[in-house]
Amino acid sequence: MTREAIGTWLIVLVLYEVAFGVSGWCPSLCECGTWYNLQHASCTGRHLYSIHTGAPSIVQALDLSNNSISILNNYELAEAGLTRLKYLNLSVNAISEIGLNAFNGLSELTVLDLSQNHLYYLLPDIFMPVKKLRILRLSKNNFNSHVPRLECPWLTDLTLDSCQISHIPTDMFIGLSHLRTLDLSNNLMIQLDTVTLETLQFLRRLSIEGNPWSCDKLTYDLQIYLIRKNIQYHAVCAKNVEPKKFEKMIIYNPRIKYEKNRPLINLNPNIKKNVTKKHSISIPVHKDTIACVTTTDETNLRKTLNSISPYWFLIVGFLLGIASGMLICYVWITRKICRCSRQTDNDAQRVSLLQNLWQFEDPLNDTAISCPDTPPPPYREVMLRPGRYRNISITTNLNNNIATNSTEYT
Ligand SMILES: *[C@@H]1O[C@H](CO)[C@@H](O)[C@H](O)[C@H]1NC(C)=O
Ligand SMILES: *[C@@H]1O[C@H](CO)[C@@H](O)[C@H](O)[C@H]1NC(C)=O
Ligand SMILES: CC(=O)N[C@H]1CO[C@H](CO)[C@@H](O)[C@@H]1O
Repeated sequence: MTREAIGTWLIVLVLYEVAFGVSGWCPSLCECGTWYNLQHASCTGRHLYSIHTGAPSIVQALDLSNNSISILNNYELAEAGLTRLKYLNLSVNAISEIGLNAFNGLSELTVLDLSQNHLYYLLPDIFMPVKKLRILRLSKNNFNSHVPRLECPWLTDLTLDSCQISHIPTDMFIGLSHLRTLDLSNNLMIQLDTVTLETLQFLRRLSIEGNPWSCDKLTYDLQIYLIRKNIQYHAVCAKNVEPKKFEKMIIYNPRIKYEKNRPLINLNPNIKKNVTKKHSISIPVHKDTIACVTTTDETNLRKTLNSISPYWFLIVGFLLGIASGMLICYVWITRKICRCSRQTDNDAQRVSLLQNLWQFEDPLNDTAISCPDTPPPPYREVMLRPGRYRNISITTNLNNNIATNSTEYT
């Protein structure tokens, strides 16, 4: 009975192996499959405290992200049999210590993700045995002033973003001579000396945004350097570092010249996107140049608009001020003149009307009619000729009530 049972179990096991083939090796805490033609084991979010998952040595891609691994001891990975790894994801763990020989024996490792750990330093030679390492992610650690000065000349892609880095020594990248992309964004850097980048002869993209750049000459020089070297980047200090007009010619001319060959370098991210798109489709050269010309035209136009607008407003304001001043003067003067003439006109009219009225009563005396500005006649005059002065209000209501008033007189 027991022999038969064992026999059937063995058959079942063999059938299982045949049926599920490769995935038979998968550790219980992981999910396995093929991924980019690699034997892949994903063991994320399993509260693992070490890299020992039971994954066999055929595993080429191992994802241990989002666990609780805190230390990588010397030779630990090699001793676990993970020597064929090409991809190792250790992001979102609690790694604060990595032994100098932790990666020894991982001669195939190409991609290593150590982002979102608790690293505050790294030994410089730690990746020397990993001769195939190309992509290294160190984002969201806390290097602060202990920026790792790595010796890894074959590395092409390094992220050091969000690492609280406040200063980068000028010799930091000496051991990373083949970097093509470097991410230093979202750190605490105020300045970055151009000399620091001079060892990076193959650099094609540099992310520097999200730092509190001082926006002084050093920052400005850095951006000029990046433009000259055709290194792609997102402009920082766009508002503060406004080149003077004569400097503009020096800066933007090389751009126009180089953009024919490499239009990826651009100050404006929107334009960059579009130009990159156009390029990935690889259109003929003449279209290229057209695209370049239009983009540079756009940027130039915007630059000039930006540069004139304050002066423009100043001039317009000044002219408006002068114009309104002149207008006010003109109005004031003309009103003065008008008031005088209108007054005399009105007065003459009134006088003639009065004369007409008074002609009824006192046709004899015309000489005594006075200008309105003349002082009131003596009391005796008023008494003697009441007809002339009787109803003073007549002058004010003259236009409306001539008829009624005249009847009053009679
Ligand atoms: C990490 O794993 C935990 C479970 O251990 C899960 O709740 C969480 O959503 C995971 N986080 C990410 C970013 O995958
Ligand atoms: C590593 O895993 C994290 C979380 O699962 C993921 O966001 C990240 O892209 C992975 N890294 C690489 C290099 O694939
Ligand atoms: C700035 C600019 O030209 N943006 C354009 C980029 O291309 C997309 C479509 O490919 C347009 O929608 C954007 O307007």
